Amino acid sequence: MLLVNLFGLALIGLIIWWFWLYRPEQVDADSTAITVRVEHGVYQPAHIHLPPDQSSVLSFERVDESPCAEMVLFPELEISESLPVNRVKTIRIPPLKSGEYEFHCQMQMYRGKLIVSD
Ligand SMILES: [Cu+2]
Repeated sequence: MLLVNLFGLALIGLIIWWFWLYRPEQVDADSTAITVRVEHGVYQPAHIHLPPDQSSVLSFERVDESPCAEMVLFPELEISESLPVNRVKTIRIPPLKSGEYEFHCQMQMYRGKLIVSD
């Protein structure tokens, strides 16, 4: 009985850690042609700097076979694309005003951000 409770507590701890505390290492990128690797539960780079008012192309390279990684969504840009495994999918990003635009998988476990500034 005690063992079951301990296991339950450990599980709750793990869930809290994963959803609220765990922040994968963030990598910055500066360019307008960027390859983003989708692997081990993270986008790499996860923070992408883009110049304002200029379109750019992101190449997503999904290595992770987990179904969680299948989609990438840019909610503010109304972009959602599926990512094939072990192939490169290019996504055209329209010219954007300065600001921050998040992107993530459908369950928001993979998370990244476009940072648009001069
Ligand atoms: Cu997901």
